[in-house]
Amino acid sequence: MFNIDKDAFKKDYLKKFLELHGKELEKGTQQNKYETLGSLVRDYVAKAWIDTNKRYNQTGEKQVYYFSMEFLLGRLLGDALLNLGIRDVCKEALDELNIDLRELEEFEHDQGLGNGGLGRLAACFLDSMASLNIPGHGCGIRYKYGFFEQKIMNGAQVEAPDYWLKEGNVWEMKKPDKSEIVKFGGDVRVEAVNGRLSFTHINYEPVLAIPYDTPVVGYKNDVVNTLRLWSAEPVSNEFDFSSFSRGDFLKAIEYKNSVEAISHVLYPDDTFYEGKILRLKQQYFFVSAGIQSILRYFKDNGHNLMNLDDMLAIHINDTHPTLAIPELMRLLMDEEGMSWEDAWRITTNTVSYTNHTILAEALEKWPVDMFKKLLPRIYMIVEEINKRFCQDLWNKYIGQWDKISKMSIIGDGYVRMANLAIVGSHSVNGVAKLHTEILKKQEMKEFYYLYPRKFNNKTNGITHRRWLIKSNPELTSLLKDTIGEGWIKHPTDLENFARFSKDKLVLGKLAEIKNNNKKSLAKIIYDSNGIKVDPNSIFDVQVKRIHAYKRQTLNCLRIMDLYNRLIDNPDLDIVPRTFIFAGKAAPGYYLAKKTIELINAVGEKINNDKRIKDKIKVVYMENYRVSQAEDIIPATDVSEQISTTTKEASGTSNMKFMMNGAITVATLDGANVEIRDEVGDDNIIIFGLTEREVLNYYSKGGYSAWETCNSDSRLRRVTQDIINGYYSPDKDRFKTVFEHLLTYNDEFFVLKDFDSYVRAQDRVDNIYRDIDKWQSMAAINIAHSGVFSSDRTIQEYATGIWGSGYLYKNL
Ligand code: 26W
Repeated sequence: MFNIDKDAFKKDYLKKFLELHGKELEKGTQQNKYETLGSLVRDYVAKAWIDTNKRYNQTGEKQVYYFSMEFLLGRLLGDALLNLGIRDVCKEALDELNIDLRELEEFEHDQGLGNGGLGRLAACFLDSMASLNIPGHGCGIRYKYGFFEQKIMNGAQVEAPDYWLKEGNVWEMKKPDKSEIVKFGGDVRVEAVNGRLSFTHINYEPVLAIPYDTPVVGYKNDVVNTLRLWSAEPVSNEFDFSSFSRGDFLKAIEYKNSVEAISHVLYPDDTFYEGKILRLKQQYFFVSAGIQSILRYFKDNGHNLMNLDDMLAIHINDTHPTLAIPELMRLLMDEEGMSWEDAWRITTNTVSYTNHTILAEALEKWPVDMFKKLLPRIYMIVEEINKRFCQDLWNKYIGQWDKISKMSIIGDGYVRMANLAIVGSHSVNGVAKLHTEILKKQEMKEFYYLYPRKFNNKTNGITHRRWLIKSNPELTSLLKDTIGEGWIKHPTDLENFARFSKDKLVLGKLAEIKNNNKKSLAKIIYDSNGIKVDPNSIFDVQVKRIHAYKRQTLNCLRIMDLYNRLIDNPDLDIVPRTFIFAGKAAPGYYLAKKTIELINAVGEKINNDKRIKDKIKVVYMENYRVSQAEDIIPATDVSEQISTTTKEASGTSNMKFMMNGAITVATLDGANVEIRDEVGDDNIIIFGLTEREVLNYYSKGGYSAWETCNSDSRLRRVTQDIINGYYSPDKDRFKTVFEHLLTYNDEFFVLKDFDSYVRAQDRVDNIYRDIDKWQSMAAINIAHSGVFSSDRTIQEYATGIWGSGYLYKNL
């Protein structure tokens, strides 16, 4: 394990500082000091990185490649120091140099190359793979602009570009010698050569894919895996020049721009899919570059391609990298001369697929014309896969045309990526038990019937290293003092903490820690929003993407109702509460943006109303991101997980909150069900429609939002207040929100669940009055959060899907 003492560290730091900046430390800017520390840590990591790769070569262990369009890493410095095991030494050394480590850590710009849950999951998985000594690497796109920065202006979201590379990125290593060429457009020449068809791609537009590698440091185990992100560049300057000399200057510039556009920006939509050609280009770009480089490395090491599926696994994170399937087929057949049958067996044995959502509007499908034109050879392969697949179906399901056309990979003029992913892989998994059951019973039932053994569940997880040890140091110390350190390597050992759930002294400490974290958050809120919030109030938090199905509106309506109750009776006895929201809306998602405005307008009115004597406050924190989540989650009392049952595939913030001792208010959706199973009904607050009720309404109808609203005076009042000018002089400002609820019959059952939600919140109020009881529930939540470590999830992937990792090594 890496080791260094304080004095040696100090010496290295000063040397590095001089080397990089050529001036005295006192004259250095924060940027200089941060950069010095980052580079130094990277140097420390470098040796283990090389050694890890050497070891992988020598042992020939199965390598896992996790393909994802998104990796939402956040900041890296703190975690690298933690995982190297030198955070304390570093802090002491820097203290002596009058440098505040926290400040340097906070100087780092978040690496925000993801939208939300799916991207953050990929980041937690990288951390767990390295920490569990599993050879697992990420493959994705190095977007020049990450997920946009959100500003709240006059209560509304305004987007600004996130140029995260502005100050450089100490963590990445550019590897131009490992570049690949990716080919778009053109034609395919088909010829018979020696009795075999040969396919040559001609007249294509070449794009140079340059990899940038980031080290992924395992927890105190000397393992350093790799995250490889690809950047698109024009093939060479000569190309520009020759065009220029032919008078084709504009064409050359056009080529350059169209190439650079590929890795320019992350699409800021989750759950809503738009068939943009640039997105399809992005997908093929990183998939093709990634697989070419994997095969090159594989062959360079002298391995036989016929053993590929024994030696590596390719995992696709949602359908976004599904082109890995036809691309691997293409390379094995066209470049390596393999037969269709061999290539197909190897490809399907190699690839596995995770589904992250059942929302129909998120399903990716590409217009055939666009697909064919951009990727002519890949299209031929997809057509052939489909032809063979449908042939099998015809033989199995004679005459059942409806079923066959539903399952077909190509249909209604589209290539359906989920169907391709299921057919071309050996494993399909959902991300929580309920989600997987819905996939099997509903969304993918035909496929489940056809391939029952492909389907499996892998409940999501989060890395407890970032989300507990790093973000909540005081709770970490308390856990160490009470139950030792075993849980760090074996997070389910957190169960030992349950022994203390009745220990008044420990509960008192838990309360004190929460209070300290709340004080820190209160300061951040004051600095950013200018709002004074009381750390003794209940911190009631909903932070996540803004989406109708996640029902921020439900949360907002009950705040409006509580406000009405306080206006009607200023002496109403409630525990003071601070409602905290954060989250970004997709720039084109009008309803979500209006929801943000409504929350801010409600906050503005409530926060300035003297009549209610500061009993409630509403805060919208702008620009939600990983580093902000690390500040908010340890300071939360109540975690709002209130999606319409069946809609949230898993959720992962729910796990982060429970691990930090928040009490969850939840519908029985996604992983909330499993959280309930772990902590028991007494330690979570459940409300709302059940899965069966929701599915019944969707299939049989019978829900009337009007009737529900009209039969409840509280709902009549709060819905009217949306459009009668109570929260904005412009009565039309929130009309869309009103219409979604009442004119369009409340697709997500906000009004239907209102009463049950309000009663759940009254229970929260009641329980919180008995602080020992509350902290005892918190302790139980912390104690049972270990199974939601992504270490457990990754073990399950490794043994159940990839056939890699520790258990296999000992076979
Ligand atoms: C634009 C197309 C598109 C469609 C879907 C982009 C991104 C998506 C993702 C699947 C959205 C996403 O992040 N899903 C979330 O994945 C998490 C990790 O599994 C789950 O915990 C969340 O419940 C799920 O919403």
